[in-house]
Amino acid sequence: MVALESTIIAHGLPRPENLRVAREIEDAVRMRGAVPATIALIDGTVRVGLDDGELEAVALGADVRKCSARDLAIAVARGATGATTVAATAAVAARAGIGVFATGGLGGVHREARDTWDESADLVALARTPVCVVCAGVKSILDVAATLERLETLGIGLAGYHTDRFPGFYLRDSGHAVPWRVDSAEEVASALAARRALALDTAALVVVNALAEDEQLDPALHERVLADALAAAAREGIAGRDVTPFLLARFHEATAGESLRVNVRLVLSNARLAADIAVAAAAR
Ligand code: PSU
Ligand code: MN
Repeated sequence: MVALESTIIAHGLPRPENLRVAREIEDAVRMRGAVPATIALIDGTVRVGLDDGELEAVALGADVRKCSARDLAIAVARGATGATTVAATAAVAARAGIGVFATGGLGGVHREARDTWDESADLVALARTPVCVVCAGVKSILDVAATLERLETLGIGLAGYHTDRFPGFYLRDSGHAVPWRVDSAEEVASALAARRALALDTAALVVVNALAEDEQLDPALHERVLADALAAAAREGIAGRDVTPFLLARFHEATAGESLRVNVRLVLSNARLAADIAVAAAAR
């Protein structure tokens, strides 16, 4: 089984394409021989695996909360419908016994964190949750170097899939290296088994998957849009959990949909790799 995150659907991708993408992600997992389980909160119930109507409620519903791990209990008590972030999805997946999970990019340390203290709860959640997360690094809107330091401090495993470089979400290379490189899904499955055998499976193992050179966003365009988006966020006083959706939306507008195509491409690629890892782990 492969757990799938729902905040990327509800808050990370524009409507109405997000619903089509949500279905495509699930199909990508099935085509590799694994079972997708999109995780979300539906009318106050934590659901592991959604039917098509529930997927639609999360993608297109009027009042879908962005829920990190700390929000789940209150949202359940209120009977809310909500999308789960990486932190919340990882927590639920681990409790449901699902060991592999796919997303787009992790949350991390924001650029002004020295002043704002804005660091995603994804990091601390992954420090205490034994799942394998497949992602395209962290969003380029973040302070990547600081995020890498925090991953190290928190004891979160990190390996590049067919790469020695830490990807920059829309970009193939963030300019930073990863400590380990793995070259097959079997190798990841073998590392996961070793973690269990050594009783070192208390934190997550993050496997980063990079786009090919010709699939990434044009780096010059990326740099321009990023500077504009960060300035707009500061100008409009965007803070807290609204920062990430705001910046992603600016990207999608300012690149006339190109960042959206890249985003979809990388999420699908991550879903396929997560499925391969889940299949390899199940075959051991
Ligand atoms: N990556 C994406 N799109 C997203 C996110 C990540 O490609 O929408 C979401 C994830 O759910 C991640 C969250 O857990 O952003 C982090 O938000 P914050 O920085 O507020 O913790
Ligand atoms: Mn934050």
